Amino acid sequence: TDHGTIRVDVDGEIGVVTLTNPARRNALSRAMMLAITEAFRSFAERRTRVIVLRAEPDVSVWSAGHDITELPVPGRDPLGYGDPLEETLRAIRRYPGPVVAMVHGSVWGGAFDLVLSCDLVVADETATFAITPVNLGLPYNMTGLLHFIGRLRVNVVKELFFTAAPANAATALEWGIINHLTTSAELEAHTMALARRMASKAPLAMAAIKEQLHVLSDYQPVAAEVFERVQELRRSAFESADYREGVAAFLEKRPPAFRGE
Ligand code: KFV
Ligand code: KFV
Repeated sequence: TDHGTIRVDVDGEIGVVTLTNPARRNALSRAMMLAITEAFRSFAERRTRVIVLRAEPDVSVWSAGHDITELPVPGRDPLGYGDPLEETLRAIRRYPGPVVAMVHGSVWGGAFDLVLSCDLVVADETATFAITPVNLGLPYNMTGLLHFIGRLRVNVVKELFFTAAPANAATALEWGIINHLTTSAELEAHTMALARRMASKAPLAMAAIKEQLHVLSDYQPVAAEVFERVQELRRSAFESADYREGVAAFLEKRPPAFRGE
């Protein structure tokens, strides 16, 4: 199946979603996100046991993250509940079987959230991981931060967010971003062997265990007053001149000049 931005293949009990828009560095556009969400819906109907999410071989960028040209205009929440990327993250997290991210190349911004929303990550030595909202002046969202806190230590999460610096593959292994680090030559075979092993196991037990792990790790009770205070802080960022400047600077291919207002 060809959705333009992705390719969907079925290899026995394993579904493979390949990001196929290297000209845009696999930026997570609305069209791509709707295609992935739809692919997961049809995998669920066919009871596909395990899903592998990958880019094409030999790309230097696995994904450049949220399509910056499609971010809501300044003044609106850039990562609202209905954002197509958020819908795709939920489709992956709710999928009743394991989803494996297979990473060759660099992973940026929302694509890092996408990778962490998969159940397991296998990567090769070319993989790097950066979370970049402070490059744009974009206040990240609560569920997104919870995705990072649920997978990584808080000091690691802070370094990633505060520096926006890419973590290389060795660091990613040490920090627990990835399950396995392989050579580029072995990446695909290693990932598919892992997927096949999981695909041979009992799917109902698998689905129940995945759902329990998510229920136990994906939610944090937050008081209404606390939520509103944090939302106010986020609003002061996404309504700021700095956020406008951050997006404009990317589109004009120049460094941003932030002023804290
Ligand atoms: N959104 C829209 N267009 C993008 C894009 C993105 N995230 N990333 C790349 N493009 C476009 C880019 O403008 C160019 O278009 C083409 O893809 C190739 O990119 O019309 P053009 O000029 O052909 P290049 O030329 O930049 O490619 P390259 O020199 O290989 O550099 C790759 C890379 C990934 C280092 C560079 O494209 C880059 O820095 N992209 C932005 C990475 C980033 O900051 N992503 C975070 C997006 S914001 C986000 O996800 C969230 C949720 N957040 O909170 O930050
Ligand atoms: N329950 C009942 N009987 C067991 C048993 C077990 N977990 N494990 C071994 N036995 C019996 C086995 O059937 C055999 O009886 C004897 O102990 C020696 O085992 O009447 P038999 O035929 O003499 P062998 O011959 O299998 O011993 P060995 O060749 O040394 O292999 C050892 C081992 C551990 C590799 C093998 O016994 C095995 O695979 N056992 C099952 C391991 C396993 O899957 N355990 C998880 C159980 S389920 C569980 O704990 C939970 C809560 N869970 O969620 O999965």
